[in-house]
Amino acid sequence: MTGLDVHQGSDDLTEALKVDVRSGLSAAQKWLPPKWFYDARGSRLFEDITALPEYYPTRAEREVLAREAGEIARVTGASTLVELGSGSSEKTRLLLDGLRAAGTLRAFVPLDVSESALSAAVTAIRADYPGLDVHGVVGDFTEHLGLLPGQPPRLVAFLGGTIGNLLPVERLKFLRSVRHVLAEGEWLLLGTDLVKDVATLVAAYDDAAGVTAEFNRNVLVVINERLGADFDPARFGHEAYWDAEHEWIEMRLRAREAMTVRIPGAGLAVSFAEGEHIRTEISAKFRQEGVAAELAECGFAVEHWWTDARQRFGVSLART
Ligand code: AVJ
Repeated sequence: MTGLDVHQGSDDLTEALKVDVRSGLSAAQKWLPPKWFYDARGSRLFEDITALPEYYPTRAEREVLAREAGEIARVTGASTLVELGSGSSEKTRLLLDGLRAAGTLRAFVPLDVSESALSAAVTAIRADYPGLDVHGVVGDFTEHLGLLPGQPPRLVAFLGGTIGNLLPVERLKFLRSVRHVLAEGEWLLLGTDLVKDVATLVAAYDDAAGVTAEFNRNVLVVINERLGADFDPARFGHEAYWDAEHEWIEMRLRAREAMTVRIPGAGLAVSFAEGEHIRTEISAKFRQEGVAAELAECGFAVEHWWTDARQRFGVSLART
């Protein structure tokens, strides 16, 4: 028993997927929210992505956390580390080690949509950090923030650049909601991938080994499994497109031919024209000034800004 708090059980998940599939796949520009990549298989594929030569964000962020974990612990004196979208919690160990060495750490609260990834992480962290109170929460970080346990001063970590998956308006709403669950003097550690040359960005989302393509198509597998749909993932091509105006990478699944897909669990039949695409993810890239302005607008004061040596990835430490 890992004793996770499940705010989104299997029935809720199916219901939420149904709602998203209905609205996303009946829109003129078809789209699906990226959180549906992350069933057990998708979470494993994402872990594989983080080890690819082209996918630099994980390594760049790890470089920053390895260098600054001690400083983050010293500045925040956090007794609870809350991690949103924690996945495998692999980089989090750097923070846990820093906080433990500083002697302030009492509890770790990882929150993730993937129950499989979360329960594996909780089990591993409990084994490696005896005496630490580990409280896993299965949920969506845009919905289940009010339920976060833990004693102040808390440090909320939102790493990996996952904030880039939100549209600008959703981003502000999310940052405000984090601000509102925190008391004065608590902390947010935010990881943001940075704008850089297009070739590097596109390669990170369209790797030579095709792992990201598999990850992208996994959303169709999830819809098949949960809603009894008959998507043939092989009939969709993977694309990573750099939107220079919005400064985000868009992942797309492009229909190789015209087809109609039945989705009984959503009471839907969806037609695709040849070449029509579904937008499956945006991954926004940031600039230091933009991150600072958004944080300030949402009630945070940025106290530190760090990047890796090659300035590919930014980490902000902000106080409420
Ligand atoms: C886990 C959301 C940070 O946007 O870079 C990786 C997901 N998508 N490759 C990202 C992802 C395609 C990733 N995040």
